[in-house]
Amino acid sequence: PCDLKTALKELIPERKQEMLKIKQECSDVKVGDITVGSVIGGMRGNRSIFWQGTSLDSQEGIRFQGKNIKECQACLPKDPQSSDSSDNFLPESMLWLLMTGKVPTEKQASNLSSELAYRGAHLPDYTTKIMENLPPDMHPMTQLAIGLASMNKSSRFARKYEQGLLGKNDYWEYTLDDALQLIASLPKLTGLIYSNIVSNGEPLGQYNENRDWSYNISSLLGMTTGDSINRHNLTDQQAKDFVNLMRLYMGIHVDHEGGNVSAHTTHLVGSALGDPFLSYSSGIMGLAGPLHGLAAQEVVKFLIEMNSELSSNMPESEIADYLWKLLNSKRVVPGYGHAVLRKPDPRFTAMLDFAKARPAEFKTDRNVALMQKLSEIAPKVLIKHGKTKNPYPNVDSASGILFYHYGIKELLFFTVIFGCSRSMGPMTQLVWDRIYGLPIERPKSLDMNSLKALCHL
Ligand code: FAM
Repeated sequence: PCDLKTALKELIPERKQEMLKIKQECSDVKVGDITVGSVIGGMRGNRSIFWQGTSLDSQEGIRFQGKNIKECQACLPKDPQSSDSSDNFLPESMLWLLMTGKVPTEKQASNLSSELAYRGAHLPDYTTKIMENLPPDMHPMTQLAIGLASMNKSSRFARKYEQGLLGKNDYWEYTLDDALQLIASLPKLTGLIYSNIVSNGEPLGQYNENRDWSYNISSLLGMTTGDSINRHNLTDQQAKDFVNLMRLYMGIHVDHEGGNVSAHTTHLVGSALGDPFLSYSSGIMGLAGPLHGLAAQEVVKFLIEMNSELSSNMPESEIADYLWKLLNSKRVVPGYGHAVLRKPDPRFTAMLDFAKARPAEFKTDRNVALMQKLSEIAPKVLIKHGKTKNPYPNVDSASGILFYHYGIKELLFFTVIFGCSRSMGPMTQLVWDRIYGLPIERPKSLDMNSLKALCHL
């Protein structure tokens, strides 16, 4: 089948059967022990969320339906309009992989890309009006969450549910419909937010129904040469590279298994049968936290500030001293550490490789040079410091500074770009939650008396 809904329909009976078997025969199988440390320690190590699209290995990093980033780069279809073999795969291909567990054919990927481009051409009028009237200095993530929440009015799932017209077996189809509509709407929502911030709401580019999702995002940010105002006078090559950076970024930030704040929040809100718009609007609010998605912005600020204090050749000793000063003042090194991962994040490596493959473009960019140097020096300092369980660069170490290089300098806006990509994993899971008929989430909490009793205190 060439369309996603039909492909899913074919998969559902077998997958539901598998889940039913597990439920009926294995519900008592133990997953692990929950410790008091986990209860008061952010539920670390507590394996208690079902998440089917991705899983995070503490050593190897993220796997998308079992495939690591390099494998995805080798097999996922690219933009059919491009003849350049170094182009990155389309995030739409990744969405197909996440949803079905199968690598799409070129036709399947380009069909999904066209479906999203078609669906995304028109936002509801009330959403556009709301977005146009938000104060330009309102946090971009608040703007995004408001835009997404407003689209709950157009949710087909919510409408049918309210009318009492949905049987449990139909939930997934309407959820899928809303999920695709949500993902498709992100380029325009993002464009509205960015033009609200930088150009008094004047559009920066055109939406093109014949182009892919990342191209349209780039165009609406004013970063293409053909159909945008090309805010930063990029050359054709730079604009092409920017679209590819966008595809790369969007393709590898889609999901990071289920326990991170944005994914878990979407799943939790969705478990109360909130529609995809309400669920992901909540996820976006989670992504806005400084220990989660906002870190990319923190990294850029940090690199620029550090650069202003370093000598021109950036000696290692000066960088190390700067880091020690930071740590001694009880601040964290942004872009380093991770709750689960214990190695350099392969998403960081993929972004770094993007810069390394374009030495002429980046050779005069001191921030990018510092980002690269820091990835060798900061781990040594953090290991000596001895607190951080993972002293290596995480995903946010590189992404922001590359966007900054091409001219996206509004730091608070970076997390909106993250939010576009991150929609794909949690939306996939929401569809499967409905297919499997998973119940509302309701873990048990413990009060202080129970905790003390457990600890014999
Ligand atoms: N710099 C300095 N200290 C750090 C550190 C860092 N980059 N990362 C962790 N630590 C400290 C941490 O504050 C904690 O100290 P206390 O015991 O005094 O509270 C100790 O090391 C143990 O923490 P951990 O177990 O290694 O990390 P956590 O699982 O608690 O937290 C992070 C994980 C990501 C929140 C943490 O490493 C951090 O704050 N990093 C900097 C911010 C950042 O880059 N966030 C982006 C995360 C990214 F993956 C994303 O979600 N977008």
